[in-house]
Amino acid sequence: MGMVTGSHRSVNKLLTEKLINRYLQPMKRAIYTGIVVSGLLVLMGNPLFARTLDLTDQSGVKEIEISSRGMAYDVAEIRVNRGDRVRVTYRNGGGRHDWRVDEFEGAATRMLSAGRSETVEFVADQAGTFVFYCSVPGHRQAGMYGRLVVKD
Ligand SMILES: [Cu+2]
Repeated sequence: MGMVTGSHRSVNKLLTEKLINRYLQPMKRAIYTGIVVSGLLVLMGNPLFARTLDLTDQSGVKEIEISSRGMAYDVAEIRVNRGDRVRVTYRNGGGRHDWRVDEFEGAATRMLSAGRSETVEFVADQAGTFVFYCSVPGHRQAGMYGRLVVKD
């Protein structure tokens, strides 16, 4: 009886070890990989690594050039004055993206394939802080957005 119980125990132990090796280790690896990858994504899309374009002191049409790499624009914030005519050229550095601000008419490029660019123009006719973003599902959530600040 003791022998049988003992062998059952070691069989159980072996099974447990096998299960740990088969499922737990890969799970741990997947979790670590997930942490590293999401960390990199946060860094790439982090507004701290992108520029702020303050054009509030300039006169005339406000010319802005924005590009993107992966799912991140190279501009985190644009500052203009209310009533400014704003001309944005978006150059798509890779993937399929657009650039848009919902609150302003004309502030939207078409969906651009890699390497393409488009210039759009709009009047910043309302003050406030707005979001410019890429409308491909999931991209805004992944960090492909920035702020448009219109000062009164
Ligand atoms: Cu996008």
